Amino acid sequence: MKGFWVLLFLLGLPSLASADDLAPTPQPSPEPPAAVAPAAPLVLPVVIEPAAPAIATPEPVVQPARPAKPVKEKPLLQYKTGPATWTVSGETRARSEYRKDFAFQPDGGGQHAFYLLCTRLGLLAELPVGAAFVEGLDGRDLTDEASPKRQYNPLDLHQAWVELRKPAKMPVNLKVGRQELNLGARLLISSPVWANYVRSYDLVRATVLGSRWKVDAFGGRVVVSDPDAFDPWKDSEELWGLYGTLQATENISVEAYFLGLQTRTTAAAPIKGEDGKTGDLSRYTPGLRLVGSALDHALDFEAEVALQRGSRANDDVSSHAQHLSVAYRFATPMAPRVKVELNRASGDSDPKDGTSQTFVPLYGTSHDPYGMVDFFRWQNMEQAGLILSAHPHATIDAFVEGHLFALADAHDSWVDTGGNKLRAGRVNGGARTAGQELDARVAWTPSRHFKVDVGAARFLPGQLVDDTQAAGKDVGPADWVYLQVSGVL
Ligand SMILES: [Ca+2]
Ligand SMILES: [Ca+2]
Repeated sequence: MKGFWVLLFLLGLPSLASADDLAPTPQPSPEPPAAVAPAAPLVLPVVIEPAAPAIATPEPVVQPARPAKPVKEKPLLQYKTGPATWTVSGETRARSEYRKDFAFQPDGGGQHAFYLLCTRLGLLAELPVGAAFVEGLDGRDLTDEASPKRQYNPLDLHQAWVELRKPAKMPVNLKVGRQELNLGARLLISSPVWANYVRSYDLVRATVLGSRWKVDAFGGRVVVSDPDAFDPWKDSEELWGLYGTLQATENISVEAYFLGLQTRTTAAAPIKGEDGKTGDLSRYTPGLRLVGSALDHALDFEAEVALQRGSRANDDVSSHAQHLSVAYRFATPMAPRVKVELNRASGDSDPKDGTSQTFVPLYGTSHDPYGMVDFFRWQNMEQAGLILSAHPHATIDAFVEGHLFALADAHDSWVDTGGNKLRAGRVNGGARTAGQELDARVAWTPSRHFKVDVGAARFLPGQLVDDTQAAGKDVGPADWVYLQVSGVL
């Protein structure tokens, strides 16, 4: 299998070298308004999730300063009966957001305030042979006048799975049912927890465990949020993949993956090629990720590269994306940390050449990476970010970030985190500079059971926005402020 990946990479290298791709046609992509949760440390020893955590604990993407003094508190509701351990998990989270001039629409987007509430309640049963978990999630929009409601999906089944751990002493875990899935840096497969809709998947998943490696194999379908009925799986699509992690040295792990997505064109969601004809989509995404640390964990680094091949209606798919970040934490009071990150994902440079060069980030997360305002995801983009963080108190993490954004190709559309087209591709190309973003965020976590998170961001539109704005309309900066309070069992 490793040879297969290597071969795929070699096949893809020419297109990496000549990154001068062509042509627009944003992919109707599978992402709902995504988002994320905080983060944890970056360098993972081969993550051999022993038991699936009850509450979603996403793997790291953006890294905070050294995690606040790890508050090791037991779950409040945990009971033992014979060999079984029962844990009740729960979280309720309220968030208020204020947005101004957000959408770059001709009228400027106006001002909006809204109030979201997300509650989840679960029961985990653990036995020596495995575990079972069931969890409900309730997403509400408490804004009076909002119609339709945002991120609204009253109590529904979020997770329901059974896991066998090393049956018959084989080095494999088997997990079947509705479950969250976060792979690697979560740039391609994730269950982001920022939005009220937390993505889950109906999957069969096997994890083969070695001493310094593991391989995940999974197949199934993503779950679709339906505010009026039981959340179904997306029956026009299959998702599968292999994800291998090797702990190469004590401080460096290497990951290799191959993800497959097959989507059938339907009347409700037609997949249209560059020739205007509809057809099915087969998108294959091989990738490599390197993550590690040095200098006694003061220096962190991460690199990821992914290619996409396949077919989309009558078009060939040929796209690629890269991620690189380096961070250094100073061993001084407040543990200040400086991080530089670069992201790129190809766009299409010719809407009529029969090749789709738009990289599509599958079910990746977009709120943590690429700035908080969520005007970008890993698709037709170039981004450079500088992230400063510090740890002024054992319970406080503070961040200040600056990001520069451009489209990879101005012939292709600008697509935001949720897959919405902010600007269509332009036949003659033009300015690629989309804007700059400044973010500030403070998280206070006095206990495992209580957290307050407050943030503000400003996005300053660039030349691309000026050039594509309706005549006579000036577009000012977009502002965003939020306050979030969470209580966890
Ligand atoms: Ca094209
Ligand atoms: Ca529902």
